[in-house]
Formats: sequence, structure tokens, C-alpha cells
Amino acid sequence: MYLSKLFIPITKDLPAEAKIKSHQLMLRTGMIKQSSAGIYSWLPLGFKVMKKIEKIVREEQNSVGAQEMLMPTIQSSEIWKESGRYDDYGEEMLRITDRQGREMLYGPTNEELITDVFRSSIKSYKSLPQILYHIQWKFRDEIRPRFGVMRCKEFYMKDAYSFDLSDEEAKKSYNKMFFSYLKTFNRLGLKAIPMSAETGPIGGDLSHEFIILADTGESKIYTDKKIFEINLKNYKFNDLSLKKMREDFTQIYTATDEKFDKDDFDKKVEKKNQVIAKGIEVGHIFYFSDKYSIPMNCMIDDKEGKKISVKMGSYGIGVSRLVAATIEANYNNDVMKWPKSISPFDVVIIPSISKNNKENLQKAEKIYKDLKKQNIDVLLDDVDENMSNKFKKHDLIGVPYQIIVGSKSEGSNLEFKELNLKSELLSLDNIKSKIKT
Ligand code: 5CA
Repeated sequence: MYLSKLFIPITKDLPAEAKIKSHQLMLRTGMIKQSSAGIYSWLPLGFKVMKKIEKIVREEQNSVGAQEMLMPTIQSSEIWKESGRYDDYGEEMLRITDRQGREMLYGPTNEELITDVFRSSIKSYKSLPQILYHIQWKFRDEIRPRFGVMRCKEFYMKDAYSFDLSDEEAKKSYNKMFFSYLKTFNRLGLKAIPMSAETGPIGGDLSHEFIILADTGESKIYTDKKIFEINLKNYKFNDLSLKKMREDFTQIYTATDEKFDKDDFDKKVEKKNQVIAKGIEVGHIFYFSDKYSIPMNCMIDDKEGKKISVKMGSYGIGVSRLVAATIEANYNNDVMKWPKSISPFDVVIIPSISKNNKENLQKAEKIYKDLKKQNIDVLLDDVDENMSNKFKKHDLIGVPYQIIVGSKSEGSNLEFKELNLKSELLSLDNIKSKIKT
């Protein structure tokens, strides 16, 4: 893509309404545009990053055997009346009436809808276990939407739902999701901490939040450095090993502000291992057994032909929130640097251009074509602007690698720079292999 053709409305001014770095940057680099309070359009740069995150989330869901489907955003109030949450959910639920006067709502979450799908299709223990998921827009009429897409009204969420025959079996599904979440956040280059959590309006008594470290996070967390040393590769994908994995994670001290007790922390965590940091919740998983299946009559025949209620859990990842959360986790010294796995481009070529010298631009175009052929997603900054402005702009956009075509290039060697590091002279072949690894 040529920068001059890209729809990327970069602004110089710091947006006054944006209080945190990710919100400022997403507005400044034209990743998003607010359409009304808590509701955003995703412009090409932001959309590209979100789609890359979505792809990783999807791959990791599929790899633990979850099956993708798609449920609608608009739901009927009937099923919510059955579960008892239609009144309980309160003002966060956006309620709509259709032309026949039927009460509808924009789904804030999908426990009821998936239970309805499940009860009408599955009748026998033979079809269990199942994990279904979708990636879909949700709406919560947040009283105080803030920090851009971090806490907004309309957001993009991956939500999965597990169905099992017994509590014991259901915990195995829970552990699979726990594992898949940690792998997902690793691939996004984030340090995630699973913390035992309150269940709120979703319900149940087993729940974990996944919090990633970021200086501007809303929650303060206390934990032990050891939690970052657990290597997921040491666990196999079987029930026993995944049970051990969850135990290994959950036996390590973690607490948020509300539950923090200094004496307990000092007793359980050696001074040199104590981590006190800020974090952002990017995922939340719940086991709530038959909270929905009993009132909604989601029953199946067990081996003896007896009717039993299905045991369920639900598992959410804030896909759109992750775009902002990743920025918060990676922003450093006024430079944004995307993890390679989700960067909007793999590399940017920055030629030094002037009115009477188009040689660098021609050289850059040649490199551009060459990289394209190798399936490298490359951005070419063909805008006629001085180099210092260009560098400032690319520090904002955060593409992790730069090829600078200017006075420093020598023969076939090019100036290559990894953001936040010093530049070096490398051959194009060496550059390609750096980008690809
Ligand atoms: N049904 C369950 C699991 S599928 C559920 O809805 N869980 S949740 O309420 O915790 O939401 C899941 C994830 O969605 C959160 O961890 C968070 O990352 C994201 N999320 C929730 N509310 C918002 C919001 N207002 N703006 C942006 N992301 C949000």
C-alpha cells in the first residue's frame, strides 16, 4: 500500500477528549472515529489491526476444539424473560421495539440465545461435550463510556459457550479455555495474568479474569514474578495436564486492590518477586453450571435415560478492547511499536524524496515490488515531506520495521531500523529474513 493512497486521517493535535495514550493514538492515527458517545467507526488502519487480533483469537479457539458459528446482534426479550435476566440486567441493556410492538434488545452477551439454540437441537448425552463460539458485536449502554474503545457501548467480543454432562466434565472444558486464553495473549505479545474473579451479572461461582500489564490500566494488581515464568509448552493438551496447568497458575498469589492484604502478600511472596502493577481486563471466563439450563429447560437424556440439566460455562475476549490494550502495553517513549503478529503492516519503506530527486522513490518502489512478491505486507511512504516529519509520523503508526532509502544506504546495502533501536546497514535478503522470522 502507498501511504498517499491509504485512508489514514492523521491529525497533529492531541484530541482533547482523550485521556489515555491508546485513545489519543487511535484518534491521531485515524484508526477509529467516534460516531456518537461510546460508538465508533473502525477506519482501515484500526480495522486491519482488529482483524489480525480476531484471526489469532479464532485460531486458538479452533485449536482447542471450539466450533465457530454466528448468532445475531438483535435478540428477542422472550428468552431473557425465561432466564430471569430481562429485569435483572437493568439499564445497561439497550431495549428496542419492532413494528409489531415486540420487545427486542441488542445483545450484551449471549448465554440465553445459545441455550435456546442448544436445547432445540441436542437431546442426548452422546452429543456432549460441545464448545461453540462466535465473534460478534455486543452493546452495553455503559453509563460512562470512556477511554475510547476500551470501555465503550458497542464493542466486538469473542464469546464461547461450553456444554457438558457433569460438573467434573465442565471443569475440563473450562481448563481448555483457560489454556487457549493464555496461548492467545502470548501470541499477541502480552503478559496476561489469570485472576480469580467476581461473576457479576453472568453468575456462577468459578471465574477468572485475564489481566494484561499496562501502566495505564484501570485495575491495580499484586502478584508474584513466578507467574510469568510458567511455560505453556510444559503442558500437554490432555485433561490431566491442563488441570495441573490451572493449578500451577492459580496457586500463585494474585490480588486486585479490593482483595489486597499487605500482610498476606508479604507472607506469600518473597520481596524480590513482588510485582505491583496496573492492568487491563481483556478476557473473562465463567463456570455457572445450570444457572441458565434449569430455568430455560435445557435438558438432555443421560446414559440411563434420565433427564439432566446441561452444565454450562461462558468465555469472553474483548477483541476490540485488545486493540487499545495492546497499545497501552507497548507504548514507550513517545513511540508506538506493534507486536509483529498484529502490526497493520510488516514493514514501511521511507525514501527521502525531494522535488528534483526522485531516485530514492524509484529505488523504494523497486524494493516495494520485491517485498510484495514475497507476500510481505509493506507500506511505502511516498508522501513528499521532510524526513523528520516522516519519522515522527511512523513513530506514531508503529510499524515495527523501517527501510530508509536515503543518504546512508551504501551500494546494495540499505538502512534498516527496528523501532526503538539503532539503524543498521543490511542487504535486502537479510532484511527479508529479519522481517519474516
Ligand atoms: N458472557 C460473558 C463471557 S462470554 C461476558 O460477557 N463476559 S464479560 O462481561 O466479562 O465481557 C467479556 C470481555 O468483553 C471483557 O473481558 C472485556 O474484555 C470485554 N468488554 C466488556 N465490556 C466492554 C466494554 N464496555 N467495552 C469494551 N470491551 C468490553
